[in-house]
Amino acid sequence: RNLKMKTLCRRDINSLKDPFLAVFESLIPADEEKIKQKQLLSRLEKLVTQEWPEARLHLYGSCDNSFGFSNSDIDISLAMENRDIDKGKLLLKLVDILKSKNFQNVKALPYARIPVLKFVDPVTGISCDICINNALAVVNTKLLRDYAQIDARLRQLVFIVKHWAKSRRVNETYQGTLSSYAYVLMCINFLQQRRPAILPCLQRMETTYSKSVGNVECSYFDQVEKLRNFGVKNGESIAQLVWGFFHYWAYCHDFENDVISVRTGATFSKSSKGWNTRVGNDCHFISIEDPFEVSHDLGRVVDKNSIRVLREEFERAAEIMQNDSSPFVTLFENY
Ligand code: 3AT
Ligand code: MG
Repeated sequence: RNLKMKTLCRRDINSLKDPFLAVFESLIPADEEKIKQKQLLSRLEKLVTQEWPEARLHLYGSCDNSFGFSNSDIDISLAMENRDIDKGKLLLKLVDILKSKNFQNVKALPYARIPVLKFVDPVTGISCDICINNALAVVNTKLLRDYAQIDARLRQLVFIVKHWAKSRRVNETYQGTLSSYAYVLMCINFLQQRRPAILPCLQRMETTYSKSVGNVECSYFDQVEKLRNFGVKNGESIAQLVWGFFHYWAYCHDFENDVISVRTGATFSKSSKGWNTRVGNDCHFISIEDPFEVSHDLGRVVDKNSIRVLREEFERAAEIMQNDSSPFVTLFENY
């Protein structure tokens, strides 16, 4: 591993810049799709407020964090002022309402860790998930969207990494691999750690935005329009960054000892969080700290078997980026 770490970036890497940009552009949703999503949201809001006048709907996840592909699902949080509400009951009532309006495949999972309702809109064919009072997800969605506005290379890198993860089937939390949210945090942390840095650490700057969600205080610098030139001293292209990202996760990251943390813009030792010892089923084979819910390790879904799969995939991608003259077929080859 040490030997490989010393390998320098391939000399012809920048010839891959335009093809990678073309992959990125092919995945971006069209404006009409965004418009359809907003229209669906207001149709749903009308239905919901007829029953609960104080309720509001907020988008979160990839349809609102700027990292969504075309044709992706939309995630909605139903905000209710009454915090003691029985979420299960409310979801079941919402099932009845949606069914009566001909929404398709309406299914509630009222007893899941985060109770959720799934359905398909018959007008647009868009699949939706609704959960209740998921305010933390709405705030972390804003954080991700704010980071994306600082440097265009973040959005490019995330699209390529998500496309790779979906093609290689390592974006499936129920199979023990990582969520899209976790991959976005890995990309942000990677760009925070380039030298010169491509992204700042917004949570270490002056607070211009602050929101308490339960007992979690979410605060950071959100005037990102002032940071548009932040990364200009670093001239790395998207091709170099894709190479560097996979190289880092294949050969440089200390999986055993380190936590990656967007909150601090760095990595730090697992022992400082007690994540170096196994507690119950939590093994922390890969540790990614949630930026706000800091006791939450997004790697906790990863087990002994899936960490091997993940690391093999990082190494496979790094080898391809190092050696293939045209990596675009092999890198995204369906698993
Ligand atoms: P896709 O395009 O749907 O793959 P996404 O960005 O919508 O990607 P997810 O479906 O993984 O991402 O999650 C939806 C949002 O829910 C993203 C994030 O705001 C929130 N979220 C997901 N997992 C967690 C988590 N473990 N802790 C806190 N928030 C989370
Ligand atoms: Mg989603």
